Amino acid sequence: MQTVLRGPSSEIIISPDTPIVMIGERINPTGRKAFSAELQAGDLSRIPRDAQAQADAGATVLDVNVGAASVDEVALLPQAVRLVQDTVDLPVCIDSANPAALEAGLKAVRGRALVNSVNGETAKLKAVLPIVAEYGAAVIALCMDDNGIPATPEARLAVAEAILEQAHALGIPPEDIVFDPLVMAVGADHTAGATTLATARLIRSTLGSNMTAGASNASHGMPDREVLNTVFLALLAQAGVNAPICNPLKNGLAIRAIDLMMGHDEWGMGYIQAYRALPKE
Ligand code: THG
Repeated sequence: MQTVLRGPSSEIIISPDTPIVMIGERINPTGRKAFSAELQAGDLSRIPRDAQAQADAGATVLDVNVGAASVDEVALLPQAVRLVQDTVDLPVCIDSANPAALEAGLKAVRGRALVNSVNGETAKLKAVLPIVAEYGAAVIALCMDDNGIPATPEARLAVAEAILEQAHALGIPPEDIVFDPLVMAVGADHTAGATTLATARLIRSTLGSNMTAGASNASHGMPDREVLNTVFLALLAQAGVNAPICNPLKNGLAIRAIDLMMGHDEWGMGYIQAYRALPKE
C-alpha cells in the first residue's frame, strides 16, 4: 500500500518496504512558549528556520500547526503553509482541530498534502472527509470516535474499519488514509505503549495500512524522555508505523538506524549520510 504525498516539485512515498518517512513535529506551539507568543503577535519568522532545520535533519514531510490560544488559524495556517513550501520543497501535514482552517490550509498547499486529522466521530467525519476528497489530499485517521479512545486494540481496529467505510463512500481510497493507533502517556497508564503497539500490529496485519504516531506523547512526565522516545520509535516501526510524527533534530539518526536494521537502507548509506549531516561539536 502506497501513500503518495507531494511538495511543490517533490514526491514522497509512504509504504511498508521503503525507508521511514519522518514527519517533523516542530512547527507546533504546543509546549513552546516563545513560538506561541510569536504566533499570537502574527510573527511567523521562526517558521522558515524550523522548516529548514527539520529538512536538514531528514524530515521529508513537515507538520504545520499554528493552534496557539486565541490565534486565528483560518488566517494563519495558509500563511504558514506558504512559508514552509517557499523554504523547502516538501509535502506538508496540515495539523488543526478546526475544519475551516484545514480547508484554508489546503487552498495554500502546493502538491499533495496530508490532513491531520479526522477520527471516527460522526461530526468530524462529516466535516473533514468531504474536504479531503475535494482537494485530493491524504488524511491521518485517529482510532477514536464518539465514545472516546477505545481501550482495546480490537476496538481501535473497529474504528479504523468504520472510517475506511465512510471514506470509501466519498471515493477516498484506503491508501490515502494513514492511521494513527494513538499514543497515550505511559506515566498515566503503564500499558498504554503496549496497547498502541498491539493496535499498530493489528491494523497492519488486517488492513495493510500505512501508519503514523506521535511517538513523544508516550513519554510525557517521565525523566529522560529522549530514551523513551527513541526506543518507542523502534518498537512502533517494528509494529508497522512507517511515518511517525517526531522531532527530527533529536530522532533523525535513530530513524535511519531503524531503517538500516530493518533492511531498508542499502549499504547503510542513509545512516552514514545522516551521521555526516549531524551538527559537529
Ligand atoms: N498524532 C497526530 N498528530 C499529532 C500528534 C499525534 N500532532 C501533535 C502531536 N501529537 C505531535 N507533535 C508534537 C509537537 C510537540 C511536542 C510533542 C508532539 C513536544 N513539544 C515540546 C514539549 O511539549 O515539551 C517542546 C519541544 C521544543 O521546544 O522543541 O513535546 O499523536 N496525528
